[in-house]
Amino acid sequence: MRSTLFALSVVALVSAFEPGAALAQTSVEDPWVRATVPAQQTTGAYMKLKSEKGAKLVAVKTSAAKVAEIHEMKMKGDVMEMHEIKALELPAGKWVELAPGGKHLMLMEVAKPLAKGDNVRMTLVLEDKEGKRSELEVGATVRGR
Ligand SMILES: [Cu+2]
Repeated sequence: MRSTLFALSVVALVSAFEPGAALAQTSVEDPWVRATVPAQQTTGAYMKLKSEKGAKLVAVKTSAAKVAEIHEMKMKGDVMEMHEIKALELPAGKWVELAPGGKHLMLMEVAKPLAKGDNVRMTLVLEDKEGKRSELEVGATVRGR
């Protein structure tokens, strides 16, 4: 059994599980994607995540972009740079925020322009402490710049 739920802009409590796997209960709040202009190839996706038992976000998939990565921002001298990270830690019971200027999901090679009000489906791949993976479907709303 796999239970999925599309989180719009409301708080959603989602259980993503597989038979025999420890329940990895993860909540998603306020998922959104920044709108793009024509010819713009990249954009960011943002949300708040909370895992009840602790987990890692290890991958993101979406049909809206060819490549989706987990990024963090770091200062290099006076310049803010972003880098891909292998996993985003979700400590048990704590909200982790993906937000502009901080950690974010990077969508690259965007298939078509994303307009305000569009819905972008994303699959978050979560890994629990035992290394079991589960997938969480998220529907993110596209917002203006
Ligand atoms: Cu980025």
